[in-house]
Amino acid sequence: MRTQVGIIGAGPSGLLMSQLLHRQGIETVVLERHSRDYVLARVRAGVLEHGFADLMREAQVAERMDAEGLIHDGFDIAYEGRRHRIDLKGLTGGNTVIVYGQTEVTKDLYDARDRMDGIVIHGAEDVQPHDIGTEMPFLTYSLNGEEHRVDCDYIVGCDGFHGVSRKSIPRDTLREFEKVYPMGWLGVLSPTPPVSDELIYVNHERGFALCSMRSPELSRYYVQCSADDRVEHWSDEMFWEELKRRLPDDAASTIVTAASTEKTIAPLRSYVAEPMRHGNLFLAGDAAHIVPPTGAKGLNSAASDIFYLYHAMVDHYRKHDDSGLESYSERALARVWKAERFSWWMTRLLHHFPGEDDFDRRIQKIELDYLFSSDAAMKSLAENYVGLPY
Ligand code: FAS
Ligand code: PHB
Repeated sequence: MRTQVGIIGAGPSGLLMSQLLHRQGIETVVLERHSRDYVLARVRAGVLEHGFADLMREAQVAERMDAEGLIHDGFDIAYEGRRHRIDLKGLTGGNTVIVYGQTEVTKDLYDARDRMDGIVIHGAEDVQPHDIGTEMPFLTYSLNGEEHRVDCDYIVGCDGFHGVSRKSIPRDTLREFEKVYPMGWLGVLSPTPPVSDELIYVNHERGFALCSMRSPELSRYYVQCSADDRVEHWSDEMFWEELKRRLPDDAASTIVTAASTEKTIAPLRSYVAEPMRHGNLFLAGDAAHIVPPTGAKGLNSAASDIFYLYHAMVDHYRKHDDSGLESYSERALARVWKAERFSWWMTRLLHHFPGEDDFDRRIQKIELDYLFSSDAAMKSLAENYVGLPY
């Protein structure tokens, strides 16, 4: 098979890239190792920056998001039993976020790919990039026991943290930065009305908690757990009891609980791989960087990678202008590192770290007291949360 842009991974990054390029008449093939159902069964991000929403609109896949997504003008931080509202809209001159699950984003992207007869090959095993340092790179994969090859101009690695594309960059070229946090997030989906109209991020001495949602009928809750904790250690009853112990009284007394429909533990990690390009292989999304979910930046930093790379590809094919491709890695990393900083900062602000001492706890208290007392401090949080410019 021959195409212009070969994409590894049919998560949100790969599907959005494919959809945007196809709409500009640029051919793509997406190779995904799992089934569509498997990809859609993953429950992950919940908050979309306005930049991501605009990119979905440009890709013509935003109709359901605009109809069903929940516009949020702010969120609460609960500390020492009190809720402090961060007025995103007021502090950023009108910017807001959309609460719309990554599962729905991925569903909408798949539907759009189907409508355009986009080529997304599921069950592609042992996908391998080849000759990425040449003008004629290609991909190989096996499907139902048969070997296949896709010749392309460019390969885009949208295959997440455990994918193959980053590992195809020579070790002596790749520079990696990593911080693994000593805690995880135990997340639960429950078919219940959210405890509050807006998100509540909780800093409690027993640990972090987050009250989020997917719709007026579907709630998403998290509690900080130990890094080596396991889902089977947590019955629903244990989860609800621990969450209520961390919530401020008004929320703890009104939360509606039910049997969970999904329960997983996500590890917390900061990670960046540089450069995000090697020859004619480009990395985008989790393939190149990971953030702890505290700042809701995972999916949203994948979006700015896709924005930069999509425009660079269009400039190449339409205007024979390669400046965007040449500057992609540097430009994408500049915004990725700002998301890394914010996610690291918000994680340290809201979690209790094993081994922290009295000084650490006092600094955290002062950081929160300063945040709640300073418009400048809240404005800084707000402009990062709604999304820095692309
Ligand atoms: P993805 O990992 O979503 O997609 C990569 C795709 O490539 C997958 O479908 C995979 O099957 C495929 N693939 C991998 N290797 C392959 C190979 N060798 N060949 C072919 N295909 C291959 N972000 C938030 O903002 N908020 C959250 O609460 C949040 N929670 C998360 C929880 C978990 C457990 C994880 C892992 C991530 C979470 N994230 C969260 C971040 C998440 O939303 C990512 O940022 C987002 O999925 C990034 O999308 P992609 O870059 O498309 O990567
Ligand atoms: C979610 O709804 O899953 C969610 C929201 C905000 C975050 C992380 C996760 O910071």
